[in-house]
Amino acid sequence: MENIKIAIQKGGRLSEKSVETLKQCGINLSNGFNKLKAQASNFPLEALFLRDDDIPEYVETGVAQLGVVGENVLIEENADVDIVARLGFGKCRMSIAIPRGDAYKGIQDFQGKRIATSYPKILQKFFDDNNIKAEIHVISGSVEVAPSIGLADGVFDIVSTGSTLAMNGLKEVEVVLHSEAVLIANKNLSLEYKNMLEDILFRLSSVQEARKNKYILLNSPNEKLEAIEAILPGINSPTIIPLAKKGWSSVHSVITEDKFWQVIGKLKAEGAEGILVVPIEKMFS
Ligand code: PRT
Ligand code: ZN
Repeated sequence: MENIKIAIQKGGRLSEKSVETLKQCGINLSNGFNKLKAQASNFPLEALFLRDDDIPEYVETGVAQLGVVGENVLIEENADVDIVARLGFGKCRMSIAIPRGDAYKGIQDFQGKRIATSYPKILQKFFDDNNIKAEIHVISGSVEVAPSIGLADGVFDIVSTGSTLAMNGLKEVEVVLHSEAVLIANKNLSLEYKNMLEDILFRLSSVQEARKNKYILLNSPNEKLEAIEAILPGINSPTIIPLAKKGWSSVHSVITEDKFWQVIGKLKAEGAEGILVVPIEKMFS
């Protein structure tokens, strides 16, 4: 079978998580992401390690069939590819920031101003959509220092915690875009590659589903079983097993991460003991 090729960022913020995500899908890459390529040991897949800016084009032209890249880069590069999955890591936003001491009344304030960025296309579109005529200065690195050296009135850059902006005396005034890592695919995959992608997406969805859920085990006095069952909003009805200790049962169920803390308190109040919560590795629902 022909290898499916996936383009992954080489030595950047998304590298480790990209390789880890493949691993969770049962696809192990034989060597680290500091090489140019790696062959998976247990799936017909080869990873190509590239600068993230090049990934959309490699996938669009079919040098690689798949790629993992930040949505921000994908939009900036304007590549004609399909987003086939959102991966939940590399989350950030792209915002416009100005010196902390400057007043800000609204988008109109950018009329005629100079903004430094490495993402000119996204910013230009934002200004066009808002009828703003501003000067965009393209800088490739350390965009956040531009205002302090008099190169620009503001910046447009990636923000995660906001500490880089704060350290440079800037304040975030407009969020233009939210981004996360996405899995992209070439638009003209052969049937064989399409089937391989389906297989990968199926594995990925079981991993993502599992991440949202926890397996919970607890001991309950038999007379409280009904009340405890009512609290557990399981995917299926819970499994109940009698314990050696007379009058007690063990209850097993699956709960979603977001309901978790709420549910634990109620279970304890009903007399549940020995509550264990364990992560689920894969889940097929
Ligand atoms: O060498 P190559 O071109 O491949 O890498 P790169 O330097 O272009 O990208 P890299 O590895 O820095 O980031 C890859 C992707 O990670 C980005 O395209 C985003 O999709 C995503 N991402 C998530 C981030 C951040 N969070 C992030 N915080 N990318 C960059 N940053 C930088 C940002 O540029 C700024 O300097 O971190 C700083 C802001 O962070 P806070 O936490 O101080 O706000
Ligand atoms: Zn880059």
